[in-house]
Amino acid sequence: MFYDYVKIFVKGGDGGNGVVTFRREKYVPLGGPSGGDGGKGADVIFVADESLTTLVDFKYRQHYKAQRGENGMRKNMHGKNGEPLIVKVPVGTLVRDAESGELLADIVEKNQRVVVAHGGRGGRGNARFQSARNRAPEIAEKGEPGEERWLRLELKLLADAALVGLPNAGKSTIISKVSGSRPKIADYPFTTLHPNLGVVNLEPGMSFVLADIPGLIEGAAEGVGLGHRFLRHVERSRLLLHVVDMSGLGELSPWEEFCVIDKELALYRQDLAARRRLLLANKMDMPQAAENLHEFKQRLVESGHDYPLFEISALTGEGLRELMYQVFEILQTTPLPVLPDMQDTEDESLGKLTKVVAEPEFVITQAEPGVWQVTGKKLEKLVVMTDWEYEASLRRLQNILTKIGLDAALREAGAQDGDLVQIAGREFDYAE
Ligand SMILES: Nc1nc2c(ncn2[C@@H]2O[C@H](COP(=O)(O)OP(=O)(O)OP(=O)(O)O)[C@@H](O)[C@H]2O)c(=O)[nH]1
Ligand SMILES: [Mg+2]
Repeated sequence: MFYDYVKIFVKGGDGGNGVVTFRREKYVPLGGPSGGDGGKGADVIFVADESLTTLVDFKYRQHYKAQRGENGMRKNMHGKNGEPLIVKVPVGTLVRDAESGELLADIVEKNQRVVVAHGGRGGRGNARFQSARNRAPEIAEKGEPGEERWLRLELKLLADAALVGLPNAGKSTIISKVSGSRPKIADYPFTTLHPNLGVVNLEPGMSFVLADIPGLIEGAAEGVGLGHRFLRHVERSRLLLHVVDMSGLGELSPWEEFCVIDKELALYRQDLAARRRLLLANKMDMPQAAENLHEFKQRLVESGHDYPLFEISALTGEGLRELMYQVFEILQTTPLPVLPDMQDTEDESLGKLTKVVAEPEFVITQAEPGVWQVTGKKLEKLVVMTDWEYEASLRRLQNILTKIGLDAALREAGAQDGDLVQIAGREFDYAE
């Protein structure tokens, strides 16, 4: 099977915890704080790998969690950082936030790297909280939780040129003759069930990527057959190679064949029909082919089309070599199509994760009389990172909560002395 949509979960590693320790050395009677910081949690990183052409691996593994940082240690020693989790994805993968659908990254180049979930920073050890006022702080932070989210991956193969045509026209035979791709070829329609990519190497430094997609039929644009799914892969090709079977042995005449495909392309996307296109009159080795071609050309001229036409026989290889050189030449002067999604690609923020929404600092909701729930990413993080073992850590948290205005906001919302305040699964008593 060819998988081109998957949903996966990614989570950056949590930061390691900072620790509270004090020096206890022979000649240092009043040992100062010596608790080290926790290590940084690891990132989850996508790396584009040219050898991959499907998302099939993601069907078998859906969760990707990077290593957490190690906890800090005594003697001011930092915990070790987590090792990044490298996940290989095919070139042509679009990364979306599964919930909002927002495009986060468009992976178009080989070896391109994208951090899809950042690891949390390590919590600070008590050595970092020493100050003139507090020489022996019993404060340490827990590690920051790693970023986590569900992603939707979508694969749009990136081919310079794409072979399109009715089933049985000879598309797979062509790609098998001009590239290393070895798709199944057979004398019945719908032999090809998923797109194949092949690299056409003409001479050193002269190559391009060709795609062979499953045959299209009438109604493909509305989803008949597997049409819609596969037309997506053509969207990004600069040049269409429209293959028409000239043998006259099919159900439709070559001209009718041509019209079906022409219509489906236009129905799918207006600009696909307008995309640069070459016509490949295939199976010219067949007895009736020359005659059929003659008629086909007439209809073509009558209907006002002026696509360049190439006579070939994929079976014997006749005309294929010249055709491939022509394709290469044409590609040199054909720009990449600009699609709505691809315009986003030029946005510099892509390649990094972009924040989906600007959130308010915190939101207060009354769960029931006397019970208040407070949510907010930053705030929750702060609470999660507080080490409850130490009085001083708690006091620090309380100071920060007051500083960011939570106390005042609660009072305004109607909180009374003795009410319960819940944040990130922890409970506090509200006191004026
Ligand atoms: N005589 C002749 N037969 C050809 C030629 N090209 C392809 N064929 C035959 O046509 C049949 C279909 O070829 P494929 O390459 O599988 O066609 P396809 O367009 O990939 O078909 P789908 O995958 O079903 O869309 C096979 O039996 C091929 O051997 C040609 O130039 N001459
Ligand atoms: Mg095929």
